[in-house]
Amino acid sequence: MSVLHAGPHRLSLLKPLIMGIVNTTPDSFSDGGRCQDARSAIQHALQLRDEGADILDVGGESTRPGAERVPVNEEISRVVPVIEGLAYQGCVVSVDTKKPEVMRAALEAGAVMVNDVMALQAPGALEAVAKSGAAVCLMHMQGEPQTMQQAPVYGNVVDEVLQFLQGRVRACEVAGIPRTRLLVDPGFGFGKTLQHNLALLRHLERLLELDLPLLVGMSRKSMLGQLTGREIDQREFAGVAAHLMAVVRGARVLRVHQVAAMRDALAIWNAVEGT
Ligand code: 7PJ
Repeated sequence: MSVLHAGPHRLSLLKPLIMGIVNTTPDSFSDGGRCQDARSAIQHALQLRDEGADILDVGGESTRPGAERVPVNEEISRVVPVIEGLAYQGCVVSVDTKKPEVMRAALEAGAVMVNDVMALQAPGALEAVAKSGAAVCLMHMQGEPQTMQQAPVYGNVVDEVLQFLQGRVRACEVAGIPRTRLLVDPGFGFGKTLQHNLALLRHLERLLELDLPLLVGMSRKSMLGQLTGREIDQREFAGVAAHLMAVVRGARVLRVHQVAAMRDALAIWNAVEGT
């Protein structure tokens, strides 16, 4: 449980790790085309690495509420050049996708982790990952990105997230993905109201029952806006606070946009904990 197997890498989880978010959706302000987009995504990712990111999570499709779907070939041509560039530089690269075809292309390009908001439920996803040796983050989502925030309902959100993740861990084990390669994530903001998100953060320790590393991502999400009244690009301090509270409750990987701030917060945590 304290070492994650991700391809050839062995990532120690004795100290919390930072996963930096690398977006490869085309920049609507630049007209330099695909190659320029890949170059700037790589440059941004290397900056995150220099700031202290342990893992770089490369995504080519927005999963924000109501976001448009991206065709598989388009998603592949966005993420593959960025993954290749980062793997060449020795980075630990994760791919954020729910499509098995994208998973295969990304693993071929050097990704060593699959971060799937659908927890490998797409047909063929378990098989795409099983033989690769890559790590997998299994995330809980209620509904689909297009509609998930319309009216999320739970009996007990913590119980339901726990049960779902238990089932997906089982499915992975049956498919031949050992627990040493797995992480779990409650999926903040994915089919959840503010009260659901707060209940999950408050009771995050319950998910430790799965005996797997916990990944959380709240960076810039609307729950932070609801609590602070701040716009999306002004939620950095709230994000650091929320992620640190998750660490106190047992989270081991933090998926964030702003790496330097999180690294400083973890320096305090690590010093106080003596890790
Ligand atoms: C998450 C994610 C998350 C994991 C996104 C956004 C939306 N993957 N991908 N956990 N969120 N594992 O960053 O606002 O919370 S995309």
